[in-house]
Amino acid sequence: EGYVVAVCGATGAVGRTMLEVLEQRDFPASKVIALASERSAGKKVPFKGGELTVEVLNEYSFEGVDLALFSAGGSTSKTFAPLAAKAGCVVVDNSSAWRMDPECPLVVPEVNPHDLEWHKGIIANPNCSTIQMMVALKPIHDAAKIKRVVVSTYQAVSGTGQKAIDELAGQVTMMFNGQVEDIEPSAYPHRIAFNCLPHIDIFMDNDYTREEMKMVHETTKIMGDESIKVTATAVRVPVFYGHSESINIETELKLSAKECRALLTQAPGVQVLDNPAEQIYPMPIEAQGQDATYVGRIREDETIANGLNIWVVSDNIRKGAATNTVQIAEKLIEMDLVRVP
Ligand code: A2P
Ligand code: 11C
Repeated sequence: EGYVVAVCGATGAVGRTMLEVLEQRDFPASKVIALASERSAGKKVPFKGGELTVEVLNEYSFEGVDLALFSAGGSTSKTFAPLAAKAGCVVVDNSSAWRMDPECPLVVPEVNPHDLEWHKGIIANPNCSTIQMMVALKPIHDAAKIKRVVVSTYQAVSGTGQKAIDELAGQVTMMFNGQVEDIEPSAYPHRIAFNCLPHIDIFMDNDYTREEMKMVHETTKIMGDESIKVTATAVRVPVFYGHSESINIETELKLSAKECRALLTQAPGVQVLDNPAEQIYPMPIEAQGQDATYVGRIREDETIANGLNIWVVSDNIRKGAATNTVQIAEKLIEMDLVRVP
């Protein structure tokens, strides 16, 4: 009874959280297989009070597997996701490899679950900073039609992976030990401890970063609306878990702050934390380990007729990656779509 599930990249920051989320949500798995590179062969990863032995991902890994959750980097996904699909295994891929492929749905379950209907074996999980923005913006778009979005992000180092988590912790320790001169940045081009880097992923020809352009392109695909204009500035901050976003929204119809707050209070996946008088607003230290997208600081933009400002925080490894991937898998089951057409 249940599905055979493979987690590819099971030793990584996201993969380990996928195992945790599968366990916490009591995912209907008859068997879970942990896959990673040969570096990790034989390593153990915790699952359901016991351990799984990590196996090496190869072309034969997907025989008899119903669902594969990938988070092992873009090039691994490029190579192995099609092999998995060919073996009859449905892939939910957390890398950027397949997101803009017209054959692959790009899904946030609260926003566009219907796009799962046309999957051909590979479903893409959006970028973490896009996911939390979509959860917050969808109800606003439905109510007032979003014309333009200006977003600035404050992104945690866990978005880069385990090595950056270790690097921030290491740099902080070195600085407190008076070893600032000995710090050699490696995950980033500059020191991240007590710093902000307006640079996530590589720079493109237009001088935006790829992270910023992901937010632009993924938004229109997920919303199914080419008319929404997005412009982004993505910044890495010395936070371990939880991305924050300042989002300015221009809508076609007027939405008051009060109406927006009421709308978001009802929205799936959203938790409104917005009480300035009590100093209540979303923060990464409270989002860490949670699955909700937290929204607060809801204000009207007083410089335009129909505008809003909101502050959105979510755990980038949970809702931004592992949880959203598992939720997609749950939706596939619910919609009877765990099959490669
Ligand atoms: P490994 O630990 O064996 O290197 P993170 O994003 O935290 O750095 O994690 C990346 C994940 O992707 C790890 O589980 C890593 O496994 C896995 N991975 C990276 N390259 C490959 C590969 N070529 N084949 C399989 N898994 C890979
Ligand atoms: C970050 N958003 O926070 C990135 C990580 O496209 O899946 C995820 C990159 C991606 O660094």
